[in-house]
Amino acid sequence: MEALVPRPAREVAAGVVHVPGWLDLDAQAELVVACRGWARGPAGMRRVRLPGGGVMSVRTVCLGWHWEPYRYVRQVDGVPVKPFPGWLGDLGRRGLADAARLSPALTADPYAPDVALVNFYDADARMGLHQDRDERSVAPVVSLSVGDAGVFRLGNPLGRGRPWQDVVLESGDLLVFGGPNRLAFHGVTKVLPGTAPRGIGLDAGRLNLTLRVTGLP
Ligand SMILES: O=C(O)CCC(=O)C(=O)O
Repeated sequence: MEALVPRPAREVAAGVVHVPGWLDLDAQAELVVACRGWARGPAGMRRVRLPGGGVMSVRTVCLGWHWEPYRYVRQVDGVPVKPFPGWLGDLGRRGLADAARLSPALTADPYAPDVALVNFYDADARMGLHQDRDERSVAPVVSLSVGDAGVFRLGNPLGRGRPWQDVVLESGDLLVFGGPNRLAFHGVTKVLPGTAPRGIGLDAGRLNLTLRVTGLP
C-alpha cells in the first residue's frame, strides 16, 4: 500500500540511513517464518535479565553469538547458539550497499555480520536508550523491522540526553547506523499496535533484527 505521506529514503544523521519499504511483503513474510523457527527452543527467544535485576520487556533470540549483558558468548543455557545463516549475511550486505549510496559516511565493503539479535516487541514492550558497544568492530549495524511499526529514537553518541530524533520504523524498513553515529544512543519508545500489514503472517507485535560484526575470533 502506498503511503499517504511520502517516506523518502534519507540520511537521518551522518552515517544513519533509513530506507522505508526496503523489504517487499514476500520478503517480510519469509523473515517472519524464519523468526518463528529461531524463536523455538533450545536456545530460543527469551527476556534478557539485566545485572541490576530488571528484565527487558522485549523478547530476544540471538544467532551466531548470544548477547548477554554485556558480552557475546557462544552458548546459551549450556546449548550452542543458533547459527547465523549465510542468507542473512547476504541480506545485510545488500542493505548496507543500498544505504551507503545515501551516505558518504558509510562504506559498503567488506561487510561480514556474524551476529543477529532478533527482538520481538509486544504492544507494551520498549527498549531504553542504549549504545550497541559490546562489539569490537566499528562496522555498521543493519536493522530490519517487520510487523507493527515502532518509534525508534536516535540520540547522539555522547549521552542519553538530547539532541535526539524519532523515526517511525514500519514493516519492511531498513535502518543502517554507522560512521560517526555507530555508537549513538538509541531505543524504541513505543510500538504502534494494529499497523502491521496484512499477509506477512504476523498479526500483532513487532520484530526487529539487528545484524552486527562482533570482531570476535
Ligand atoms: O528495535 C529496534 O528498532 C532497535 C533494536 C535495538 O536497539 C537493539 O537491538 O539494540
